[in-house]
Amino acid sequence: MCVSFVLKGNSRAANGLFLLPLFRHRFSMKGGAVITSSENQHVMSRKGTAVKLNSFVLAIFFALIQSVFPQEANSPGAKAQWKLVWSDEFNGPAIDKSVWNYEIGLIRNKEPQYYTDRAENSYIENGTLVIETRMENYQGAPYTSASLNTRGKKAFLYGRIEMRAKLPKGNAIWPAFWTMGEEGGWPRCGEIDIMEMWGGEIEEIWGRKGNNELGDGVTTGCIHYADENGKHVSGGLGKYRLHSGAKCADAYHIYAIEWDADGVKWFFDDVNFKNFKIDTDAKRQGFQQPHFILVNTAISPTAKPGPTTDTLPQKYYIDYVRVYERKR
Ligand SMILES: [Ca+2]
Repeated sequence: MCVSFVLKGNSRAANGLFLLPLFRHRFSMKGGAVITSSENQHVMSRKGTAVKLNSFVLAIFFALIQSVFPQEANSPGAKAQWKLVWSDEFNGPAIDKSVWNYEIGLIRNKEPQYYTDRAENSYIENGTLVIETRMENYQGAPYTSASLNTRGKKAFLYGRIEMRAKLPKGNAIWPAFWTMGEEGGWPRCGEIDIMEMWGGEIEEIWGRKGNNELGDGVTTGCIHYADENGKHVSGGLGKYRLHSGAKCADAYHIYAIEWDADGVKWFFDDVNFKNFKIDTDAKRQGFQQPHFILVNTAISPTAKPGPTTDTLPQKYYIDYVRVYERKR
């Protein structure tokens, strides 16, 4: 949920470390695309080159690729590696205050929304946690929303952290699922953005013209830490785009990381779209300590156009948050 990282960020997933899986996924037609560069995004979304391929040729090609690069990641075989150690299924009558804290007020990045602990902004409905972002004058702010975290109550070192959720949509909306290290101030503590999305038709964001390859159908993964001088460093913005104009608000998806002493891998459903190594560099020690979990919806203070009356209120539906450890 940090803004400044994007100025240094890039649109390359995996930092070139896992090119073969990326190659497979870009042509797998499983419902989305890993955006590895501006050029690739252009090919996939504007020219529609992959979509225009003859389906028979594509099927042959896909079969060949699958035979060369067997399934990995979130396949049933891979799932068997994990043991559930904690979850909140949000199936109870109310938000569990023994697990979740609220942030109250204007908290970060000069965002315009006022976070509250009111029932108007977060509640349990049909087995989901709902974060509702509203346009209303409250405590001098033009919008309200909610931000919940497990600081001091639940924290985890390594493992698979996942959420099944349906995201809000619309101009300037900014839902997130992320972690921060328990010890040390930011950015030394380390931050893992498991999922962020900047919605709507973005004409400008972070002072840049153009949509920056973002919108209601693109979710991102990122990492933040401190260099040896304590200065903030971003691991770059990994992006995953749904095909055919689909929005992340249209359906539930699973947003996850798999994190160990060596690195962090990001997943959108079963697609591994970004990897980042944390094993060798002392400045990444923030990722070798327990992290707590955060979920929130902000409104981007820099996205233009800003939120409009026809897109609010918006709801972020979280079916569950689950944490697994790797079986030994
Ligand atoms: Ca549930």
